[in-house]
Amino acid sequence: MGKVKIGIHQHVFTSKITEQNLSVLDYAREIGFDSMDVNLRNTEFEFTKILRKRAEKLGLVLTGGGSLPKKKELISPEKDKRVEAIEYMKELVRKAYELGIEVYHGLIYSNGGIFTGKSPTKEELGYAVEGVKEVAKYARQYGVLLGLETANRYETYLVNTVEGLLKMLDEIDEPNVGLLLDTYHMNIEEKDLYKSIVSAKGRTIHFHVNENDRGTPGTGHIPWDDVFNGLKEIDYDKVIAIESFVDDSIDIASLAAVWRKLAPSADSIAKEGYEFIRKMSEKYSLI
Ligand SMILES: [Mn+2]
Repeated sequence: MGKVKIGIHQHVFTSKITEQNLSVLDYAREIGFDSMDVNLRNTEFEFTKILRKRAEKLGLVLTGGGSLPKKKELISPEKDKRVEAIEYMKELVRKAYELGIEVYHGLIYSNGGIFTGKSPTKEELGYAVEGVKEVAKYARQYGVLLGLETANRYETYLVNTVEGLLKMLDEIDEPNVGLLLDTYHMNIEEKDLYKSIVSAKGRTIHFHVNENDRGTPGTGHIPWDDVFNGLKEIDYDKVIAIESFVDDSIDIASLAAVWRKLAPSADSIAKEGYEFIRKMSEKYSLI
């Protein structure tokens, strides 16, 4: 069996990594993290070289998050808007490539926060499949994989379940597209976390560990034994990344609907979260 990597999302520390706070990478590595999720949207092209260099020096594997913002409407009835969203994702693919990132993930089959007040239509689902397929073909030339993230009903109405995303994956039918499962979203939408994780065997390329309130993993009521038992069952050997939001930037707060402090500090999430995920990974022989 392979060995999982324990990662942390940059959002635990900051919404934007700059030269001034680049030391968050060193800090994460010091705690023991093997990997960091970078916000591709907030990373400038000009900064990719510096960021990559520091990560490589530290031996920190970078992965890239880049959910579609409200204005990039991949499933809009207007073709111009759909094209704009596709072009935007291609840009993020190029950024991922510049950063040496293999997995680009997020809510990338629809954009968060837009609702029609109706269930998804056939056309909208078709636009999502068509759009991701085009980006996937493009990403393949760069050796980048796309991870479609589970997202709950308050963030999108298009698809909310692992079952729905697996169906979408089949329709996209590209080898470099997989799933990002996130315990926070799954806790809202899935009846059984273990069964859902097992159902995505061989198709999960990234994993977010989030507590039910998006605070420190291990401090709430996510059934962690079910989660890790599922990961063991599917021989998961990729990144398990802690995602939480301490930073109060408007960009993140409004997308994830975080309006209060979820933990005493970024440090406590990082350190206590790491210890907990490491302990669980050891318990289920993932490390
Ligand atoms: Mn997530």
